[in-house]
Amino acid sequence: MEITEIISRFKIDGEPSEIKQLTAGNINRTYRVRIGERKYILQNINVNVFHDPDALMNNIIGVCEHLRSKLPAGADPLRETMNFIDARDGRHYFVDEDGKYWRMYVYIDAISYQSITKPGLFYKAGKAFGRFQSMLADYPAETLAETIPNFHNTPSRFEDFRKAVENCRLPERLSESKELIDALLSREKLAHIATDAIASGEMPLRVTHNDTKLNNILMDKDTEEGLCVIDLDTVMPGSVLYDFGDAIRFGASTAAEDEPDVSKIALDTALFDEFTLGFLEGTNGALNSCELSLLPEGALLLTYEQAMRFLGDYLNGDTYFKIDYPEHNLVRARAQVTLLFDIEKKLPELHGIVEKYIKENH
Ligand code: GN1
Ligand code: MG
Repeated sequence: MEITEIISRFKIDGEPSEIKQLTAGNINRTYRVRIGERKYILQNINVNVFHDPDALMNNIIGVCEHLRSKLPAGADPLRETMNFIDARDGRHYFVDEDGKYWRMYVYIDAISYQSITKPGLFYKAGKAFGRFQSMLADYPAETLAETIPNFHNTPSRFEDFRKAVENCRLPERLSESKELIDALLSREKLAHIATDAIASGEMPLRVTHNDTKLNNILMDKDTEEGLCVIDLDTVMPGSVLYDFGDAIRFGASTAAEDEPDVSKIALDTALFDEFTLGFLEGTNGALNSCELSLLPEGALLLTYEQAMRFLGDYLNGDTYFKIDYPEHNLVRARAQVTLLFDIEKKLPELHGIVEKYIKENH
């Protein structure tokens, strides 16, 4: 179906004067659309990844309403929360004749960053994700559907990875990945950090974002304050380690998550420091001592998990992540493993940073 036809199925008057495909995101296809004075985002929900788009949209609408109710006086709800447009049939999405699911929301004129380009920016990112977490602290988590079952269940990710290795039908890919595979399989113990703490009752389940890449925060163009956290498809009950850890994995690395030159990849401890400060301010005393003491392990865990996900996808024949070239998932996995090694090395230093801020607050 033509894009213009799809757009016409949403409750917006007027004809689009500009449609532009945006390239960010590894999962969904996204367009920016101008209609009259206003811009919108039109997004094709990837149903191979999100099997229940109806439940997914109900999650998001509920979470957005809750966030809106928490905005301080004077905040602009059109910029500080996502505003979805219903389809003409009253649903939160439109299904086209090919069975594709589409949603639309009001475009927010702001910046999102792929990497940290100046001091202070990652502090603001930490604050935005921390605040997101605390604004949802009283959200009824039991009403949230699990949009991707076991999304950050690392032991289950480890099993998936092991199976991808075992069942791989691409011998060349298997042999060129051998070193990475060995590094990942030998670290099975890591996979249990969060799930064990949750099972013991020491680590609470919270409503978490679960995809806290830097580029999922829209920031004000002038002040660079975090305006709105986007990409809410994976908001589900989870551990704070997932949100903290994934943000560090992506944002505190000295290189992109798919950097081919591994000599450029390390964990920037100054960025870790900034983010930690912002995150602790944003969560505003809500984290318990178990959560605080394991924050650095969160970074380790999520980097480990992401390495297994990228490499597993490579061994499975690239069925999940969008790729730009055939070796893309291998390059991504190698980058993540490089970062993982560096985080392992710096773990004591990272604990020192977290402890410094805990002491300052007591
Ligand atoms: C995907 O769609 P995007 O780019 O925000 C993925 C994340 C990964 C990330 C790696 C639903 O996120 O879990 O960490 O790629 N989202 C899903 O770049 O799998
Ligand atoms: Mg995203």
